[in-house]
Amino acid sequence: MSVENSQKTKGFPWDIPRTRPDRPLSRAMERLYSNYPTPRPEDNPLFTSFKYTRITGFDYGLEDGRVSRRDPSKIICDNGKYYVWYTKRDTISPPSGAEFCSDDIPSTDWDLSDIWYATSLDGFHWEEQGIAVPRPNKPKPGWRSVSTPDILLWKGKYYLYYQAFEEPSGLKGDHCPVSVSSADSPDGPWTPCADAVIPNGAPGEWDQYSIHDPYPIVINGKIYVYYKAAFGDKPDCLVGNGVAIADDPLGPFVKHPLNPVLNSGHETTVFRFGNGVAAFAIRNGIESNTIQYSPDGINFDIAAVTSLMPVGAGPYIPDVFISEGQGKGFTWGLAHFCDHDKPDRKFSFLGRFDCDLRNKFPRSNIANNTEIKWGPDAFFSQGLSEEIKALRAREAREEAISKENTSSDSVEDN
Ligand code: AAL
Repeated sequence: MSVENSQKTKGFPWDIPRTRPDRPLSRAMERLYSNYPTPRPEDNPLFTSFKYTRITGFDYGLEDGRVSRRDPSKIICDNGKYYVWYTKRDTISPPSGAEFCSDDIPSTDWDLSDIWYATSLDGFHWEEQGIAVPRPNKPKPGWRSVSTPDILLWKGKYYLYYQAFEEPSGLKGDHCPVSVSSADSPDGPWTPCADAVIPNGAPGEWDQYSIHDPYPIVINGKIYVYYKAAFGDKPDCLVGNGVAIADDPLGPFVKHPLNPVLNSGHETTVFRFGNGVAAFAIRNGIESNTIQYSPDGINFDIAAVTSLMPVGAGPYIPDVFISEGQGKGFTWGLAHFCDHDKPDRKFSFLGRFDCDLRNKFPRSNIANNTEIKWGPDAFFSQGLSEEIKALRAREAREEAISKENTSSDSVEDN
């Protein structure tokens, strides 16, 4: 046997080879070399874990569900400070569901909301500055609620894109178009300048009812607004993310013919990375908990699988509005958190996440941590309902009895 062939028939090497070894590989090992930037998580610039810190400066009253802050925008650094915009609800009661909502009682956590902003010097302590975009008067889109903003800086002007509700969310679904307001400074004043700037899809198309989480970035001199819509109005199961591209912030936006470009991910977080574009797929869908990469912002592949990803992540991406050159990635941002065990006083609050998605080495140990050590409470908080528990117990008893009968039958047969 030649030396080369004897190498191929030896067991797989103890230390993982950095490049594909010249030998037959199982599908899983083949994938390690062909699907991912590198086989080791610690060398993969798109692998990261996430750390979380509570932030200070925001007042949630009695934390009884009447005040909520959620869906932070990307963070920008301007005038020597960091800026974030977000959905703020300050209502007479917590959300009651579409059935019981009124002009004053919100249906969902993001109903009857306005867009507010806050600034920070260090990213940990924030100061709320006030309202940026209020609900316009009826019947203008957004009269019922404006939510889920994101920011674009383009040719010296600032643009906020946001969901503009014309009915309580949850009435028919979570249906809304996207509006835009612009300003000469991040402190405003903001002037509404376009409604339904990204048109809904034609009847029967995946984005026929909603354009959610509009998220503008600049790629090669064009504005790419990523957005999400839920397949069949089931946002808890499967959502798609698409992109609409324009030369001007007010459009016309042309949807990419390959939309949706991501098959999972409830909120949009997209960033130029290296020569291409990376995206978070968070929460819903078969590929949730992945970080994906595309050479062109359109054709994404899974680059890393991770866990405990930030919900509604709004990162601080230093080079986000620089459209060319290597995308450098980011290390922190804000996300929102919600205590789902308290449905009668549901509200969301903002917190900080840290990660290591810098496109450079050496990386911090946040980038090496492939295992989060969950305590037992995290597992048992995901309990079975009493109904399923009873059903599973009955199935097990019936299975045991039928096995016993089968084995006594076969003993008798012998
Ligand atoms: C969010 C976002 C959109 C939805 C709702 C508020 O996290 O996906 O903004 O409409 O939930």
